[in-house]
Amino acid sequence: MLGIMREHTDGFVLLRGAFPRDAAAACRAAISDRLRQDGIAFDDPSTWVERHSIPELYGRELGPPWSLVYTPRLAAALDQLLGAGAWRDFGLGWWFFTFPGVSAPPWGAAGHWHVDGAHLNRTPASPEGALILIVMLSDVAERGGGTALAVGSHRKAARLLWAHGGEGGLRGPRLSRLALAELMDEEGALRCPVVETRGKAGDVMLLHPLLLHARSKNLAPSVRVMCNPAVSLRAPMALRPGSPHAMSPVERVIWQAQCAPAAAAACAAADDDELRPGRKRARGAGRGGTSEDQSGDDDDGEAAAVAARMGFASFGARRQRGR
Ligand SMILES: O=C(O)CCC(=O)C(=O)O
Repeated sequence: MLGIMREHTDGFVLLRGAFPRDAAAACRAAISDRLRQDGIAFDDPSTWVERHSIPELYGRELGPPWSLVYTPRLAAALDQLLGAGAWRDFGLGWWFFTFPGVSAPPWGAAGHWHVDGAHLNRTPASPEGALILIVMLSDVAERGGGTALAVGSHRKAARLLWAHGGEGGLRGPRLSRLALAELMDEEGALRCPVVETRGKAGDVMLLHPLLLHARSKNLAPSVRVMCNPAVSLRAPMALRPGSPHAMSPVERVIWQAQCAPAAAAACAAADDDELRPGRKRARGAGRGGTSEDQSGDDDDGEAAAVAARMGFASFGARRQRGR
């Protein structure tokens, strides 16, 4: 149950080959033209800075190259994690670039650890920013500035959101501060493992919306080009099992986090029941809602084939404690 299980435990999954490499190259060329207005050229190291960002959104309605990123494969992954047809269309926005030769080793987080949504007053059921995408427009090599991910931090943030954001909501920065107060040791190191996003141009890393993440140092020889859109739901999250539809993997993590420790077993049992292979989802049926681990933990052949088609691949990055 790879896509779903990793969403439960780690909070992220890598979708390899979400869109074609040549589409990524064409987007890079268009973005390179745009960056010249800011005095930055991908092929001129004298213009490079540690980081640069632009907030523009490029939607599918603009046609190629942007529309080439919106593949059925990417849509199927969003269907699997959020529920088929449950999400709103989104633009390719929040572009972040990191450049080589500017940061000093050792590798580590360079930006602050945060949950996205500084502008949102988030409650557990908020439909906004329900999935965060790291859309790789360049290859992202080891130590190449891939976004650093705090493994499993989404479950801690979800518990805090129930505790402090149930009524009035919480903004991203406050939620991040609360989570970091629990996740960081006295020396400012994260107690949870950290992995760096790595992949090829055309891959998309899908993050649970409550996962803490941070910009990292680019110590590799090439420019890292990515955009970081958030995908919203059409309706608030349905945070209870069963009707009106089976909970999506993103919803399930948030729902589970409201359980007090004593009730956690009951929560997990209900959750297992919902995840039982073969159970039909009113929403997401036929799109891999019960995909299985390709590593062979479960021998349900049909579901394994769904996972293979989806291409949810285990992310084999080395883990380390991170600052
Ligand atoms: O640049 C990155 O890898 C992450 C950037 C990010 O998450 C942010 O600035 O909000």
